[in-house]
Amino acid sequence: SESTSVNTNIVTLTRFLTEEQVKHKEATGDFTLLCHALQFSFKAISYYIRRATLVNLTGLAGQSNATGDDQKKLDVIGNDLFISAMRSSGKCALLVSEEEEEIIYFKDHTGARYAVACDPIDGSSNLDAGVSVGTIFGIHKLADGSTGTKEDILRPGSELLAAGFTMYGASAQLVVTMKGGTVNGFTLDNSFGEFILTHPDMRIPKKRAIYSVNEGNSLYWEENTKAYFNSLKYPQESGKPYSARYIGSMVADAYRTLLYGGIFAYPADKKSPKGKLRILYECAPMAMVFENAGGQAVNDRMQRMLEIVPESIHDRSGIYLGSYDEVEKVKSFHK
Ligand code: P6P
Repeated sequence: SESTSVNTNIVTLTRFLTEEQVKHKEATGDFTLLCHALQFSFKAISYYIRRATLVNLTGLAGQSNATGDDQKKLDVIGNDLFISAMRSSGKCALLVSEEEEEIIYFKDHTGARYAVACDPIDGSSNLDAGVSVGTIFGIHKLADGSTGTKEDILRPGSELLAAGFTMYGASAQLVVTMKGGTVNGFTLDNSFGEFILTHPDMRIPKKRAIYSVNEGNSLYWEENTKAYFNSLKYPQESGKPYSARYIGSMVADAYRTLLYGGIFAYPADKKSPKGKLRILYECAPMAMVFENAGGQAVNDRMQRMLEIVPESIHDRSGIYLGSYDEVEKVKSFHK
Protein backbone atom coordinates (compact mmCIF):
# COMPACT_ATOMS: atom_id res chain seq x y z
CA SER A 1 0.00 0.00 0.00
CA GLU A 2 1.16 3.54 -0.56
CA SER A 3 3.02 4.78 2.53
CA THR A 4 2.27 8.38 3.30
CA SER A 5 5.34 9.42 5.25
CA VAL A 6 4.06 12.05 7.67
CA ASN A 7 6.64 14.37 9.16
CA THR A 8 5.77 13.81 12.80
CA ASN A 9 8.44 16.20 14.05
CA ILE A 10 6.57 19.40 13.27
CA VAL A 11 8.00 22.18 15.43
CA THR A 12 5.72 25.18 15.78
CA LEU A 13 7.02 28.56 16.94
CA THR A 14 4.92 28.11 20.07
CA ARG A 15 6.67 24.82 20.88
CA PHE A 16 10.07 26.30 19.94
CA LEU A 17 9.59 29.20 22.36
CA THR A 18 8.58 26.86 25.19
CA GLU A 19 11.57 24.59 24.51
CA GLU A 20 13.83 27.66 24.62
CA GLN A 21 12.27 28.78 27.88
CA VAL A 22 12.73 25.49 29.71
CA LYS A 23 16.43 25.54 28.79
CA HIS A 24 16.76 28.46 31.19
CA LYS A 25 15.80 27.38 34.71
CA GLU A 26 15.59 31.01 35.89
CA ALA A 27 13.18 31.94 33.10
CA THR A 28 9.97 33.56 34.36
CA GLY A 29 8.10 33.10 31.08
CA ASP A 30 7.99 36.87 30.49
CA PHE A 31 10.22 36.68 27.39
CA THR A 32 8.08 33.84 26.03
CA LEU A 33 4.92 35.90 26.54
CA LEU A 34 6.55 38.90 24.81
CA CYS A 35 7.42 36.65 21.85
CA HIS A 36 3.84 35.38 21.68
CA ALA A 37 2.71 39.01 21.38
CA LEU A 38 5.26 39.47 18.57
CA GLN A 39 3.97 36.30 16.89
CA PHE A 40 0.41 37.61 17.10
CA SER A 41 1.36 40.92 15.48
CA PHE A 42 3.10 39.13 12.58
CA LYS A 43 -0.01 37.02 11.94
CA ALA A 44 -2.30 40.06 12.14
CA ILE A 45 -0.09 42.23 9.90
CA SER A 46 0.17 39.35 7.42
CA TYR A 47 -3.64 39.12 7.36
CA TYR A 48 -4.05 42.82 6.57
CA ILE A 49 -1.31 42.85 3.93
CA ARG A 50 -3.02 39.98 2.10
CA ARG A 51 -6.29 41.91 2.10
CA ALA A 52 -4.69 45.34 1.43
CA THR A 53 -5.33 45.55 -2.30
CA LEU A 54 -8.83 44.13 -1.95
CA VAL A 55 -9.82 46.56 0.75
CA ASN A 56 -7.82 49.38 -0.84
CA LEU A 57 -5.63 49.81 2.26
CA THR A 58 -2.67 50.86 0.20
CA GLY A 59 -3.75 54.44 -0.43
CA LEU A 60 -1.92 57.25 1.31
CA ALA A 61 -3.21 57.91 4.83
CA GLY A 62 -2.51 61.60 4.36
CA GLN A 63 -0.02 61.83 7.26
CA SER A 64 3.75 61.56 7.23
CA ASN A 65 5.71 59.55 9.80
CA ALA A 66 8.69 60.39 12.03
CA THR A 67 11.12 60.20 9.16
CA GLY A 68 9.04 62.19 6.69
CA ASP A 69 8.02 59.28 4.44
CA ASP A 70 4.47 59.37 3.09
CA GLN A 71 2.50 57.19 5.49
CA LYS A 72 0.38 54.57 3.81
CA LYS A 73 -2.74 53.26 5.52
CA LEU A 74 -1.14 49.85 6.03
CA ASP A 75 1.77 51.53 7.81
CA VAL A 76 -0.71 53.01 10.24
CA ILE A 77 -2.50 49.68 10.76
CA GLY A 78 0.80 47.77 11.13
CA ASN A 79 2.07 50.29 13.66
CA ASP A 80 -1.17 50.33 15.66
CA LEU A 81 -1.28 46.52 15.68
CA PHE A 82 2.29 46.24 16.89
CA ILE A 83 1.81 48.85 19.63
CA SER A 84 -1.37 47.20 20.92
CA ALA A 85 0.28 43.75 20.83
CA MET A 86 3.19 45.06 22.92
CA ARG A 87 0.79 46.91 25.24
CA SER A 88 -1.48 43.89 25.81
CA SER A 89 1.54 41.64 26.51
CA GLY A 90 2.25 43.62 29.69
CA LYS A 91 5.89 42.56 29.27
CA CYS A 92 7.25 45.49 27.22
CA ALA A 93 8.63 48.47 29.19
CA LEU A 94 9.24 50.70 26.14
CA LEU A 95 8.86 50.56 22.38
CA VAL A 96 10.65 52.38 19.54
CA SER A 97 8.78 52.30 16.23
CA GLU A 98 9.85 53.74 12.88
CA GLU A 99 6.39 55.31 12.75
CA GLU A 100 6.66 57.05 16.13
CA GLU A 101 8.78 60.18 16.63
CA GLU A 102 9.12 59.52 20.37
CA ILE A 103 9.65 56.41 22.49
CA ILE A 104 6.40 54.81 23.73
CA TYR A 105 6.67 54.00 27.46
CA PHE A 106 4.28 51.43 29.00
CA LYS A 107 4.58 52.79 32.52
CA ASP A 108 1.71 50.59 33.75
CA HIS A 109 3.74 47.46 32.88
CA THR A 110 5.35 47.27 36.31
CA GLY A 111 8.16 44.72 36.33
CA ALA A 112 8.43 44.61 32.51
CA ARG A 113 12.04 43.79 31.64
CA TYR A 114 12.20 44.35 27.86
CA ALA A 115 12.67 47.19 25.39
CA VAL A 116 11.58 46.59 21.78
CA ALA A 117 12.60 48.39 18.57
CA CYS A 118 10.65 47.75 15.40
CA ASP A 119 9.84 48.81 11.89
CA PRO A 120 6.28 47.49 11.61
CA ILE A 121 6.14 47.54 7.80
CA ASP A 122 9.55 48.16 6.26
CA GLY A 123 9.56 48.75 2.52
CA SER A 124 5.93 49.86 2.53
CA SER A 125 6.53 52.29 -0.35
CA ASN A 126 6.50 49.13 -2.54
CA LEU A 127 3.24 47.77 -1.18
CA ASP A 128 0.87 48.61 -4.01
CA ALA A 129 3.41 47.09 -6.44
CA GLY A 130 2.98 43.74 -4.71
CA VAL A 131 6.61 43.67 -3.54
CA SER A 132 7.37 41.72 -0.37
CA VAL A 133 7.58 43.97 2.69
CA GLY A 134 8.41 43.00 6.25
CA THR A 135 8.52 43.67 9.97
CA ILE A 136 11.99 44.03 11.51
CA PHE A 137 12.43 43.86 15.30
CA GLY A 138 15.02 43.79 18.07
CA ILE A 139 14.58 43.03 21.78
CA HIS A 140 16.84 44.44 24.50
CA LYS A 141 16.70 43.56 28.19
CA LEU A 142 16.51 46.53 30.59
CA ALA A 143 19.60 47.25 32.68
CA ASP A 144 19.34 45.82 36.21
CA GLY A 145 17.22 48.09 38.35
CA SER A 146 16.01 50.15 35.39
CA THR A 147 12.28 50.75 34.91
CA GLY A 148 12.83 51.67 31.27
CA THR A 149 14.64 54.72 29.93
CA LYS A 150 16.01 55.62 26.50
CA GLU A 151 19.43 54.39 27.65
CA ASP A 152 17.92 50.90 27.67
CA ILE A 153 17.34 51.01 23.92
CA LEU A 154 20.32 53.15 22.81
CA ARG A 155 22.54 50.07 23.12
CA PRO A 156 24.95 48.32 20.73
CA GLY A 157 23.34 45.54 18.69
CA SER A 158 25.78 43.09 20.34
CA GLU A 159 23.59 43.34 23.45
CA LEU A 160 20.36 42.40 21.66
CA LEU A 161 18.66 39.49 23.42
CA ALA A 162 16.82 38.54 20.20
CA ALA A 163 16.31 39.98 16.73
CA GLY A 164 14.73 39.06 13.45
CA PHE A 165 12.24 39.89 10.76
CA THR A 166 9.07 38.60 9.13
CA MET A 167 8.82 38.87 5.36
CA TYR A 168 5.28 38.98 3.96
CA GLY A 169 5.86 37.25 0.63
CA ALA A 170 4.05 34.30 -0.93
CA SER A 171 3.77 33.17 2.68
CA ALA A 172 4.89 34.91 5.86
CA GLN A 173 8.50 33.90 6.61
CA LEU A 174 9.83 34.61 10.12
CA VAL A 175 13.62 34.59 10.61
CA VAL A 176 14.66 34.89 14.25
CA THR A 177 17.83 34.54 16.32
CA MET A 178 18.79 34.83 20.00
CA LYS A 179 22.02 36.35 21.35
CA GLY A 180 24.84 33.86 20.63
CA GLY A 181 22.34 31.47 19.07
CA THR A 182 21.50 29.98 15.70
CA VAL A 183 19.19 31.48 13.08
CA ASN A 184 15.83 29.73 12.58
CA GLY A 185 13.27 30.25 9.83
CA PHE A 186 9.53 29.66 10.33
CA THR A 187 6.81 29.64 7.67
CA LEU A 188 3.26 30.71 8.54
CA ASP A 189 0.80 27.99 7.57
CA ASN A 190 -2.33 30.01 6.95
CA SER A 191 -4.63 26.99 7.18
CA PHE A 192 -4.12 26.71 10.90
CA GLY A 193 -2.28 29.92 11.66
CA GLU A 194 0.92 28.40 13.00
CA PHE A 195 4.51 29.35 12.26
CA ILE A 196 6.26 26.04 11.38
CA LEU A 197 10.04 25.56 11.67
CA THR A 198 11.06 25.11 8.00
CA HIS A 199 14.65 26.46 8.00
CA PRO A 200 16.46 25.24 11.16
CA ASP A 201 19.99 26.60 11.77
CA MET A 202 20.25 28.86 8.68
CA ARG A 203 23.83 29.45 7.46
CA ILE A 204 24.68 32.07 4.82
CA PRO A 205 26.99 30.80 2.02
CA LYS A 206 30.58 32.00 2.56
CA LYS A 207 30.54 33.79 -0.80
CA ARG A 208 28.26 34.31 -3.82
CA ALA A 209 28.60 36.53 -6.90
CA ILE A 210 25.43 38.55 -6.26
CA TYR A 211 25.40 42.23 -5.25
CA SER A 212 22.39 44.20 -4.12
CA VAL A 213 22.60 48.01 -4.08
CA ASN A 214 20.66 50.94 -5.53
CA GLU A 215 22.92 51.87 -8.47
CA GLY A 216 20.76 54.97 -8.91
CA ASN A 217 22.81 56.48 -6.08
CA SER A 218 26.21 55.85 -7.73
CA LEU A 219 26.48 59.55 -8.71
CA TYR A 220 26.66 60.30 -4.95
CA TRP A 221 28.98 57.42 -3.95
CA GLU A 222 32.37 57.96 -2.35
CA GLU A 223 35.38 56.86 -4.44
CA ASN A 224 36.03 53.63 -2.48
CA THR A 225 32.35 52.66 -2.81
CA LYS A 226 32.60 53.13 -6.60
CA ALA A 227 35.89 51.20 -6.75
CA TYR A 228 34.40 48.29 -4.82
CA PHE A 229 31.28 47.89 -6.97
CA ASN A 230 33.28 48.39 -10.19
CA SER A 231 35.53 45.49 -9.11
CA LEU A 232 32.40 43.28 -9.05
CA LYS A 233 31.03 44.54 -12.37
CA TYR A 234 34.32 44.70 -14.32
CA PRO A 235 36.46 41.93 -12.74
CA GLN A 236 40.16 42.47 -13.59
CA GLU A 237 42.01 39.22 -13.04
CA SER A 238 39.44 36.59 -14.03
CA GLY A 239 35.91 35.35 -13.49
CA LYS A 240 32.52 36.60 -14.54
CA PRO A 241 30.89 39.84 -13.38
CA TYR A 242 28.53 39.56 -10.39
CA SER A 243 24.77 39.41 -10.88
CA ALA A 244 22.76 42.42 -9.73
CA ARG A 245 19.62 41.84 -7.63
CA TYR A 246 17.86 44.80 -6.00
CA ILE A 247 14.24 44.76 -4.82
CA GLY A 248 14.27 47.98 -2.82
CA SER A 249 12.66 46.34 0.21
CA MET A 250 15.33 45.60 2.82
CA VAL A 251 13.60 42.51 4.24
CA ALA A 252 13.25 40.97 0.76
CA ASP A 253 16.83 41.83 -0.27
CA ALA A 254 18.16 40.62 3.09
CA TYR A 255 16.21 37.34 2.99
CA ARG A 256 17.51 36.52 -0.51
CA THR A 257 21.05 37.40 0.55
CA LEU A 258 20.75 35.19 3.65
CA LEU A 259 19.51 32.24 1.58
CA TYR A 260 21.71 32.58 -1.54
CA GLY A 261 24.70 34.56 -0.25
CA GLY A 262 26.23 37.71 -1.73
CA ILE A 263 26.28 41.31 -0.48
CA PHE A 264 23.52 43.80 0.32
CA ALA A 265 24.58 47.41 0.73
CA TYR A 266 23.12 50.79 1.43
CA PRO A 267 26.30 52.90 1.65
CA ALA A 268 26.31 56.41 3.06
CA ASP A 269 26.87 58.85 0.20
CA LYS A 270 26.92 62.58 -0.59
CA LYS A 271 23.09 62.60 -0.67
CA SER A 272 22.72 60.66 2.61
CA PRO A 273 25.97 61.32 4.52
CA LYS A 274 24.77 59.24 7.50
CA GLY A 275 23.24 56.54 5.32
CA LYS A 276 19.53 55.86 4.85
CA LEU A 277 18.77 52.75 6.92
CA ARG A 278 18.06 53.12 10.62
CA ILE A 279 20.34 51.51 13.20
CA LEU A 280 17.86 50.39 15.87
CA TYR A 281 15.23 48.68 13.73
CA GLU A 282 16.91 47.92 10.39
CA CYS A 283 20.73 47.68 10.62
CA ALA A 284 21.31 46.18 14.08
CA PRO A 285 18.65 43.41 13.99
CA MET A 286 19.75 42.39 10.47
CA ALA A 287 23.41 42.47 11.57
CA MET A 288 22.67 40.06 14.43
CA VAL A 289 20.83 37.64 12.14
CA PHE A 290 23.63 37.69 9.55
CA GLU A 291 26.46 37.31 12.09
CA ASN A 292 24.68 34.40 13.79
CA ALA A 293 24.27 32.81 10.32
CA GLY A 294 28.04 33.10 9.68
CA GLY A 295 28.01 36.37 7.72
CA GLN A 296 29.14 39.90 8.55
CA ALA A 297 27.69 43.42 8.81
CA VAL A 298 29.74 46.63 8.83
CA ASN A 299 29.18 50.37 8.39
CA ASP A 300 31.02 52.65 5.92
CA ARG A 301 34.07 52.87 8.19
CA MET A 302 34.17 49.04 8.26
CA GLN A 303 33.21 49.04 11.95
CA ARG A 304 31.22 46.00 13.08
CA MET A 305 27.57 47.11 12.91
CA LEU A 306 26.81 45.36 16.23
CA GLU A 307 29.24 47.68 18.01
CA ILE A 308 27.61 50.90 16.78
CA VAL A 309 25.72 52.79 19.53
CA PRO A 310 23.05 55.19 18.18
CA GLU A 311 22.78 58.60 19.87
CA SER A 312 19.09 58.93 19.12
CA ILE A 313 16.38 56.43 18.30
CA HIS A 314 16.04 57.19 14.55
CA ASP A 315 19.79 57.45 13.82
CA ARG A 316 20.85 56.06 10.45
CA SER A 317 23.98 54.28 9.22
CA GLY A 318 25.55 53.07 6.00
CA ILE A 319 25.60 49.26 5.89
CA TYR A 320 27.25 46.35 4.08
CA LEU A 321 25.52 43.07 4.99
CA GLY A 322 26.24 39.60 3.62
CA SER A 323 28.53 36.63 3.10
CA TYR A 324 31.68 36.53 5.20
CA ASP A 325 34.07 36.60 2.22
CA GLU A 326 32.06 39.28 0.38
CA VAL A 327 32.33 41.66 3.34
CA GLU A 328 36.06 40.89 3.55
CA LYS A 329 36.23 42.06 -0.09
CA VAL A 330 34.44 45.31 0.85
CA LYS A 331 37.02 45.85 3.61
CA SER A 332 39.86 45.44 1.09
CA PHE A 333 38.55 48.55 -0.71
CA HIS A 334 38.32 50.57 2.47
CA LYS A 335 41.88 50.26 3.78
P1 P6P B 1 15.98 53.19 -1.99
C1 P6P B 1 12.40 51.02 2.08
O1 P6P B 1 11.89 52.32 2.00
C2 P6P B 1 13.77 51.09 2.74
O2 P6P B 1 13.69 51.66 4.01
C3 P6P B 1 14.37 49.68 2.81
O3 P6P B 1 13.39 48.72 3.01
C4 P6P B 1 15.06 49.55 1.48
O4 P6P B 1 16.18 48.69 1.53
C5 P6P B 1 15.51 50.98 1.17
O5 P6P B 1 14.65 51.85 1.93
C6 P6P B 1 15.36 51.28 -0.30
O6 P6P B 1 15.84 52.61 -0.49
O7 P6P B 1 16.64 54.54 -1.79
O8 P6P B 1 16.87 52.23 -2.75
O9 P6P B 1 14.59 53.24 -2.55
